[in-house]
Amino acid sequence: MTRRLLLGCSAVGNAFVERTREEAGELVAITDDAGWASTLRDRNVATVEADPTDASAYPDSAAVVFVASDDPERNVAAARAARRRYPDAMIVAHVGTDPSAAQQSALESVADRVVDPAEAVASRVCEATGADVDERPARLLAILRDLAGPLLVVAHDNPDPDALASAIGLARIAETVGVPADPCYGGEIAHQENRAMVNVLDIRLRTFDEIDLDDYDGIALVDHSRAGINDGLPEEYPVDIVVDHHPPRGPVAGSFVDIRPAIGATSTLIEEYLSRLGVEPGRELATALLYGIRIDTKDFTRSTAIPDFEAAASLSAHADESVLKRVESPSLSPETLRVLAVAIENRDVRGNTVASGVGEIADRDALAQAADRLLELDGVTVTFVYGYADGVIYGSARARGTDLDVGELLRDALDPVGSAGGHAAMAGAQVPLGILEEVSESESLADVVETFVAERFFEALADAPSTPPATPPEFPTE
Ligand SMILES: [Mn+2]
Repeated sequence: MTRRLLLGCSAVGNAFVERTREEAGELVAITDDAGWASTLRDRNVATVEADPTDASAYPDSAAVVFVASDDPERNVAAARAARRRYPDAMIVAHVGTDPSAAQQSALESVADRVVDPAEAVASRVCEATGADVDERPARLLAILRDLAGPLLVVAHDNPDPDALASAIGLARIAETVGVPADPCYGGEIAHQENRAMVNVLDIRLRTFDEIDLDDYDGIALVDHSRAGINDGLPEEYPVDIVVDHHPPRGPVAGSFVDIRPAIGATSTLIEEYLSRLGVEPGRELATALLYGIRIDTKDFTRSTAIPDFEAAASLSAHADESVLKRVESPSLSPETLRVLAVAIENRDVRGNTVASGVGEIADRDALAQAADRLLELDGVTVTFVYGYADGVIYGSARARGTDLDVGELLRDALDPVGSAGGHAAMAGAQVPLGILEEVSESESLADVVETFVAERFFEALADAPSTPPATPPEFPTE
């Protein structure tokens, strides 16, 4: 059975033969041009010298017919004859040279596909010269190359997986052009899954508190767009690069601003830059970006655009599914369980508030998890769990269903002696142990810490205003 039939020949038909000669299935050509017939025979193509518009020369069957002479009128006639002879065949027709509108539409009505080489060449030329191409990747690189020093990539406070992945992704892009870059975030990495992502993938980000802005020549914001709003930068601090998918609620400054609210995740935009710039993401980054997209789009069920699917598809080739599973259902470490048990045992409940000192800890992360879990206690709306490690007291606070702003609360309670950060629903604090370490033999360090911290915490709580400041958060944080 003949699979492919070439009706008429031309440079286009010849190129078709050249491209498809390796393919399985018989190819038969019918042409009354003696020159082309001998060329085709030289290539071992079964060639019949006959009028390609005359069906009596056609083989019994054909699955695909390519109509390929340069004469538009003959192409129309050949396509019609082929359609009558092979009603079920796929017919592809070359328009020929300078077809009239009537010939073009006659071909379109009978063939399954009409190819116009002039049109195809024109669009390839546009592509090659960049007339039709996204200029953003090249502009981003130009901005990065202009920096005289390191770049600080700032994720928003209490970052979600999308912000974390985008920050490390943009830092990777900067490093490919020789610009050292530090991804950083403020506040706390709140959900257990998010902390698992950072731990399992061994993602290294700096915390905003340890940053000296003078060390950097450039600032980039990811997953948010305005300095000082939902990050630790001073308001209106000069910004070089913004990559975000949230509609901004005010003027956005920056030499390079890419904000696409139709897109489901900033990670999608970062993946697009990586692939346009030919930067391999590597296993950790690919997994983090894929997780960022999945969380922000709620597994492609919320505000998902086609580029989100495309980015996810190309990331999955590099991402580690088993890591994602571990991130999504993180197991509790023995230390976390121990801290949780101590937090429950030592809880100091006053009204709707629970505070608990857990003594020395091996893992700061356990405090945040314990603060999360204590919030599940019936009637509890504010939790605060604290402990110490390596000469520093760490505390983690949570609030739910209350007007109280725990970020403010911790700042009031501990800022004078340490530092606190966070927002209304979650916050963290650090206080150097300092003089507290000079403990008399009769009391334990844990007791001294407990008295010191609990006193300040409950004092600030008693003084706390019952209504939060009127400004809503710039971005929804989960
Ligand atoms: Mn996002």
